[in-house]
Amino acid sequence: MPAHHFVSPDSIRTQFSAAMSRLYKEEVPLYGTLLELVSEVNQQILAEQPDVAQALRWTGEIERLDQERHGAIRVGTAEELATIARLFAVMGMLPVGYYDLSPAGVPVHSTAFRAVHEQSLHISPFRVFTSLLRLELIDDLSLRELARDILAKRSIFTPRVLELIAQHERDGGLSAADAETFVEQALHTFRWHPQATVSAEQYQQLHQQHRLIADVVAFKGPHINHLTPRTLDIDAIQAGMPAKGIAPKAVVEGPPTRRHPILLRQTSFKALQETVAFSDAQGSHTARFGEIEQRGAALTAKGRRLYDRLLDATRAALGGVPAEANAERYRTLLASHFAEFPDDLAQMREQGLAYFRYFATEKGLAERTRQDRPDTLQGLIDAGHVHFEALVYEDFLPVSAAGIFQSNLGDDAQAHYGSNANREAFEAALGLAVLDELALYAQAEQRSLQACAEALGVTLA
Ligand code: OOG
Ligand code: NI
Repeated sequence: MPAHHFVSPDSIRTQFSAAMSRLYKEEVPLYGTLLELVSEVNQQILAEQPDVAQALRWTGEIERLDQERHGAIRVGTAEELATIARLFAVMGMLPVGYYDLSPAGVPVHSTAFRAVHEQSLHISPFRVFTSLLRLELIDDLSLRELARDILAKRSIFTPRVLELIAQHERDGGLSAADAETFVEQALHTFRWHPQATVSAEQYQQLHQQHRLIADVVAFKGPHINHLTPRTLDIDAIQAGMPAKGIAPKAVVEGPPTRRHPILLRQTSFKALQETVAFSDAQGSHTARFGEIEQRGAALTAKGRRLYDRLLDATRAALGGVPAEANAERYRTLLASHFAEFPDDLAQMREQGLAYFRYFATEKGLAERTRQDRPDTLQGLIDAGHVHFEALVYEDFLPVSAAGIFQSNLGDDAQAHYGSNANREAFEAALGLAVLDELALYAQAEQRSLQACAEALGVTLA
């Protein structure tokens, strides 16, 4: 088939993200309630805060907001991870970043599959946080063997989706009809299966070692465990959840409330009890939960170091893990420590703390032939010829992810694996290197500078 008859990966991702949202709404009705709350709050912010709406119009995020969401899955073997990577590649999603969750007592390491170019992100920013179970961190050898044997027997992909992945790799794309089949078939990998693959006793054994191990090993596939919409005001969501009958976790993960949000703030609500059919008995399992996120500026390495330092200092001052009992104190400490992080875009730019997008303004375009027009970026900004907005953070945060895992797994699931980052092993399992998110932001910033310079007919470094 000629290449121009292929559907773009961006379009397949858009279809898949919408299909996933429909599926999850059916499986977890509370997700629908959450979408309503998020949509109400977003409408209100857009109506009441014209500066926020204006910034989102500059960057185009206003158009992607309603369909913006991320999901999370956990796979059991290297082979599953490698095939998931091939499946996501059909939709233009590449592995970005490496996250080691072992210091937080979660025996997984992870990456985020997502689109990497701003034009693709604009069409669909759908991302999937994908974790690989690390059986090597389980010290009970017989249990490790049991888990390995069970996982070796399952196949989490339909035969048809495997064919379509291979076809895509061979031909370089899929036709519209094949893309539709691909989406429908790929969805099977992510749905919830109420039939477990193990006996009630095996489930108990796995569960006793770690609830997460049971969640990965005892089922037919890596059910999507949450699907997270993006809000413009997570504090309003946190406050509004109880009235909708949803109990949020004690604290919002990530940076504090700011005029100019940075990175990622997240809250979640507890997993649902689901009925499960073990091979020999009925039982239940808590697999899935709800989560909401608010996204802000992507930070440079320097900005990220400052963020990490302030978060560490906050936690050290708290002297423990943020929970129900110390939630108020945690909020106060977080706000006071983060006073050191400038809450002003111009200052963040001057200090090199965040990545930005640059736009030629009407004024800049109108005056592009004037002799006395400035020719440096700062000069053009000062003269109102160039406007800038922060690049939105498209990734995740390991400390926050650990907090989300913990609140979902329950505090009794605290385990200790020490720090066991092993990016090489992860990449070997994946069959690919993960991309460096900072390099991606730097490239996007560079492209916007370039486009701006061309529009204005100047040279900007
Ligand atoms: C993933 C938890 C991490 C996030 O948004 O940080 C995550 C999981 O529970 O599998 O989704
Ligand atoms: Ni999440």
